[in-house]
Amino acid sequence: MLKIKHQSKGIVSHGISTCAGCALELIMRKVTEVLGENTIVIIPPGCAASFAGVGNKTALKVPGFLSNLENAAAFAAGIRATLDIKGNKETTVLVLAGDGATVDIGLQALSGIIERNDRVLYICYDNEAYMNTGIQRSGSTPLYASTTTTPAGKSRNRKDLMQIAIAHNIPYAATASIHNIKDLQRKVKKAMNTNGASLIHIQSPCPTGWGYDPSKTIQIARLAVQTGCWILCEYENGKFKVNYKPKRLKPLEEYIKMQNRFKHLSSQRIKKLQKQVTEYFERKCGENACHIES
Ligand SMILES: Cc1ncc(C[n+]2csc(CCOP(=O)(O)OP(=O)(O)O)c2C)c(N)n1
Ligand code: SF4
Ligand SMILES: [Mg+2]
Repeated sequence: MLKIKHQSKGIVSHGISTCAGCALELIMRKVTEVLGENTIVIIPPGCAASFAGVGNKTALKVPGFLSNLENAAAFAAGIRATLDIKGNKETTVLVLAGDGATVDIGLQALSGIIERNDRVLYICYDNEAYMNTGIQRSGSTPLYASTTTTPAGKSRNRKDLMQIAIAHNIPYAATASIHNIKDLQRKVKKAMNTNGASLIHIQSPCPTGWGYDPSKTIQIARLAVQTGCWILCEYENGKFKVNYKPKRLKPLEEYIKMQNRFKHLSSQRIKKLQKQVTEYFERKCGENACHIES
C-alpha cells in the first residue's frame, strides 16, 4: 500500500489564485504530497505559474524556477546534471507543465530529456488548451472542441503524448486522472523512483475553459475515463498496459453534454466523435475491448 509521509503535506499554500474548481490545484497538492520537500520544481508559463507566486511571495515550500514556455525540460536537465555532479541523487527534479508547453512549444526539450534519459519527472497537466492566455486551441485540444481560436470546433485530432513518449522508449510513462487519486499517487511514486526520465500525463479539467459548473470537476474527470475519452494506462520496461477497462463504455454524450465547449455539436458530429473515441479506445485496449452502453 502507498504510504505518504505526513511531513510532506502542505507544500502548497492556501489561497492560490487558480479559478474555483480548478483541477490543477488538486494535482499540485497531491503530487507534492508524494514527492515531499526534497524536490525542485520547474514551471513554464501557464496557469501553474500561479504556484510560483507573485513578486517576492511564492505558494510553494520547495525551491524552483519559472522557465520559458519552450524549455522547461532543458532547465530541469541542467538542474539534474548539477545535482548529479554534486553527488545528490535524492532530490527529485520535477517539471509541471501545461499541454501547450508540452505537446507544442516545449516538445523538443521534452524529447531531449527522454533521449538522454535524464532523471527528471515530467508532469503534464492537460487542461486541453492554452488556458492562461485566453483558451486558445493546443495540440492537445480534442477534436471538435470549441476554443477562442476554433470557435466552430477544432478540426484536427489531438496529439498522442503517451505514444510520443513510447516512441522514445521512455523508462516510465503513465496517464492519470484526478478522480482516482490513489492511482495517480501510485504512479507519481513509481516515476520518482525511476532511474531515468519519466512522464505522467494528467487530465486537468478546467471549469473556465471547458464551460462547466466548478463543483463538477471530479465528476467530469470520472466521466472522461468512463466514456473512454481519457484512458488510464502505463508504459514500463517496454510494456504497455491499460489500467482500467470498463466492461461497457458510457456514451460520450454523458461527458460532453456537461461542457459548453461541445454544446455546438450536431448529432452527426457527436456520432463521428463517438466513433473516433471508440476506435481509439479499442486500438489501445485491443479490439472489442468493450461495448457502448445504449
Ligand atoms: C514562446 C512563447 N509563446 C507564447 C507565450 C505566451 N504564453 C504564456 S502562458 C501560455 C499558455 C500556455 O498553455 P499551457 O501550457 O497549455 O498551460 P495553461 O495556460 O493551459 O495552464 C502562453 C501561450 C510564451 N510565454 N512563450
Ligand atoms: S483557467 Fe482553467 S486551468 Fe487555469 S486556473 Fe482557471 S480553471 Fe485552472
Ligand atoms: Mg493548457
